[in-house]
Amino acid sequence: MHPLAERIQNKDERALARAISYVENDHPEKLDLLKDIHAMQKKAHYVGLTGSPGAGKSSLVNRLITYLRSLNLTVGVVAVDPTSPFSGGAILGDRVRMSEHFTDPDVFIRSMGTRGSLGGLARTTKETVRLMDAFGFDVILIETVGVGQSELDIMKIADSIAVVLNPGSGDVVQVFKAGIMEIADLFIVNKADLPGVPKLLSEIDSMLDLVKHDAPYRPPVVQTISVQNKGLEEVWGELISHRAYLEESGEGHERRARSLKQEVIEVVHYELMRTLLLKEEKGGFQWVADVQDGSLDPYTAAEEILERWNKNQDGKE
Ligand SMILES: Nc1nc2c(ncn2[C@@H]2O[C@H](COP(=O)(O)OP(=O)(O)OP(=O)(O)O)[C@@H](O)[C@H]2O)c(=O)[nH]1
Ligand SMILES: [Mg+2]
Repeated sequence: MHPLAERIQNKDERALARAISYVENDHPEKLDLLKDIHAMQKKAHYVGLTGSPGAGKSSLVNRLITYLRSLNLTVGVVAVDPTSPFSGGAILGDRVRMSEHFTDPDVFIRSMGTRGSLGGLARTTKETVRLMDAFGFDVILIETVGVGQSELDIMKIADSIAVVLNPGSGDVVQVFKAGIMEIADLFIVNKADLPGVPKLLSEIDSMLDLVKHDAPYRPPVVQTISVQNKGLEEVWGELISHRAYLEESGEGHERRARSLKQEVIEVVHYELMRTLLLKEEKGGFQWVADVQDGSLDPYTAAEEILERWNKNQDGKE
């Protein structure tokens, strides 16, 4: 067994932190490590929180941690922030917001920066969740900003997906357009102290009628005022109910199966691209100039790259 895997099994938080760095930095031993921790996963409840910038996701996560700790549950948190390339504002904000938990050994918080491409970020995030699961947290909270494709990809690892909306923000239309409505399992109307709550509730309701009218599970809507600790018990109650639904209906099993398939494809995709492009780079990317000056079209160039790759593979056998 990889020494880090063994240390993670023995609940060494420093080993967990180190392992996450392996994942982020694409360390040569990364895949070996992930292989070893796979069987150690304990199937924590993965909860995704998504929503527009400033919707109050981090505040909610912070208060939820306190609430979950009061129930004696251990918590891992992954905050994904692809928008701040220099790991400035938001992540720093999260650090401050969640700092009260830093001395609690049963809480582990990690912000994922912008290392690698966005596709890489989605994968890194999922692998981090897997590592935290192997460590043995009861609940893993995954916070992502925004509603882009990459966030959607990340969210697909979650068992339960909560979408955070604010009154008076016009978020619902955005959420609807981005296809978030379909994947949401719970709506959290945060900042319920602000005006416009009834309007937002009725907007969510009509959207749900449209999108989920014949769905077996209609996502509930919960109101919270995270800065006043209001509504957290209801949020957790709904997440527990959703998890029970996942188990009873078999959908949880289906989701995890789909997610595993996707993870395999992502690893292959990434490793293949990495080795292939490394090879091309060694060859000096000779096609670049030809494509740029118009003497070679992009499609022939791509075809030639693939042919070279195939020949190369044949040669190895
Ligand atoms: N009035 C009110 N303000 C809130 C509430 N919850 C959060 N806020 C405020 O909203 C602001 C943004 O909160 P964050 O928790 O950083 O929001 P976020 O969604 O994590 O933001 P990003 O990670 O930057 O996308 C902060 O100033 C919070 O104090 C609430 O229930 N009511
Ligand atoms: Mg945040």
